[in-house]
Amino acid sequence: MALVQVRKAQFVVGASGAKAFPVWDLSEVAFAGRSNVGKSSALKALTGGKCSVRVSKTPGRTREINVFELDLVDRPSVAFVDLPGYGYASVPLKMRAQWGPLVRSYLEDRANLKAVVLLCDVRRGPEDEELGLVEWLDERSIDWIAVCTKSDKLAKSKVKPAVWQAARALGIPASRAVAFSAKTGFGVDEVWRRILRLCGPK
Ligand SMILES: Nc1nc2c(ncn2[C@@H]2O[C@H](COP(=O)(O)OP(=O)(O)OP(=O)(O)O)[C@@H](O)[C@H]2O)c(=O)[nH]1
Ligand SMILES: [Mg+2]
Repeated sequence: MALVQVRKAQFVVGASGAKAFPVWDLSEVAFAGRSNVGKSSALKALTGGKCSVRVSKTPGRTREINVFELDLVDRPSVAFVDLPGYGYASVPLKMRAQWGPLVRSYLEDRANLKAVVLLCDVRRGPEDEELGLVEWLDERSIDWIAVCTKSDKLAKSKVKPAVWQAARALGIPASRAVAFSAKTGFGVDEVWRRILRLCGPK
């Protein structure tokens, strides 16, 4: 049985300005990563398909900050926040300067934010944007969880080495990066375990 059972995942708001962010006391977990990396798919997989996110055929489609309230079995509710992707078909972005003002204002000012799930493609590993983002998050003492997505696209024997390499590039111990596949559900419990740890009492 899954570590976390989601009873219901309700879409709350697609925010295009800070004023639209909900006023509540829920812990929020935000999903960040370049376009097409699988943020929306990860939300869907982590909620057992209960999150009605749009998974894009065309990259770069999630433009608003989409907030979902998750009603969990035997645990306090949490909110998942699907952030717009960065970096698709554009000049390399310097996270600190340019990732949409909307996303920045959310990450910088949001008291509810407990963790950022940072996704990178297991086949590419973290690139400049991801390294810039973790530095930026560290400067603000925002906790982040490194998730290497689309692990189903690599041969089994190649997954662990790729994840280790990603961890090394991010400057974290190998055990801190998680292999994940929205397609097979691999890594779902592991990602939840880390989310719960960061959302729980400090
Ligand atoms: N094989 C495989 N495909 C995946 C996985 N996760 C996502 N995809 C595919 O990758 C594409 C992009 O997925 P999305 O979840 O929409 O990506 P996103 O990061 O939300 O993209 P934006 O909203 O555009 O920033 C879709 O075609 C998904 O089906 C995975 O774990 N394995
Ligand atoms: Mg998306």
